[in-house]
Amino acid sequence: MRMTFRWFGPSDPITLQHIRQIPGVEGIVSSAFDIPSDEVIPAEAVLELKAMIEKQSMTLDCFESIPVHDNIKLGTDDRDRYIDIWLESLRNVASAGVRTVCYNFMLAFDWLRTDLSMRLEDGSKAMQYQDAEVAKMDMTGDIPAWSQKYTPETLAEMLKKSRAVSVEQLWANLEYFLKRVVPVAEELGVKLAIHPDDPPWPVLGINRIITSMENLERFVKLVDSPNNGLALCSGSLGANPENDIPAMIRRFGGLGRINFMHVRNLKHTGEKEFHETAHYSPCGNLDMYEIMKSIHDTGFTGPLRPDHGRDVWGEVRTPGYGLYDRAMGVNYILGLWEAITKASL
Ligand code: DNO
Repeated sequence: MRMTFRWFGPSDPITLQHIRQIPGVEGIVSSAFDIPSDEVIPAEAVLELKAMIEKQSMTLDCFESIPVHDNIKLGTDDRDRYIDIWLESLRNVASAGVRTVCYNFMLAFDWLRTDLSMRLEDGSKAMQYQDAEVAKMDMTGDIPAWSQKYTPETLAEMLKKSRAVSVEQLWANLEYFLKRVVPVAEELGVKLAIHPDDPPWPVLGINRIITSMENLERFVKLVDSPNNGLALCSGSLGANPENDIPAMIRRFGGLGRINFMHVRNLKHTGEKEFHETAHYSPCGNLDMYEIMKSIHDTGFTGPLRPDHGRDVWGEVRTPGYGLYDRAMGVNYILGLWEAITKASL
């Protein structure tokens, strides 16, 4: 595997110089964050990003994400126009030499938490999700990671349209998208990586499908190609205690269908309730040793990044994406990796 770190570009309070000082980080995961899903990501923007990163002796390993326009997920009549835009972005990203591209197929919004700064026992803060709280949330304005902002009117309309998409329609819309984009990815030598739905269950009556072992099996069969792979996120899938993450890694890594790894930990606190934790296994419910061991045993060579961290030492940060806790995550993950690698020699 290749250790990478997510960077939100020049406006990120964390700089490339900071990231470079975390031992073991070789690559950067980034994107053109200011370009909406109905516009093409220009090749120059990707080249500029790449040059900044290479100047700090790292490489641009993965584009996370090229956002998929909602009309593609809704399956509207004009979806081909948006798929064309997506493909044009893909070509531009590939032309800069980036070989891994992440995206998601969550309708209306990206990942969701009901509390961004829950205080843990040790005084650090972490993000929390409680299903019963979702309906009470104000989802207008700035929500972390969402590629769009909603007003009360646009939100109501989007919720209505999204709720009308059945599970089978959503699968069909995803299949339609994949049948157009995977052949191009193959031609360009780009590995696509779908991010699981976070949390992995319907939210506000909107269906979600990239959620379980069974559904991942269905996903990989939609288009059977190594370029049509997964961004296996331990925390997103792990929010459902029924999901056995090491088993998923062994299954899909074994098939050569994991193209990107997100590694983080969390604690289940009730039915459809959890909060995020430090990466260290005893802090949460996921066994990081088993996760890293399965990544190792399946011979994974793609990019891996520590995912969301807590807010520690008073750091002001993009929710989930501070420097300190993710840097601790990197070194814990690399410690496990070194031990597993040496023990297997
Ligand atoms: C959350 C991230 C997601 C991910 C997208 C991929 O922290 O893992 O926002 O980038 O879902 O499209």
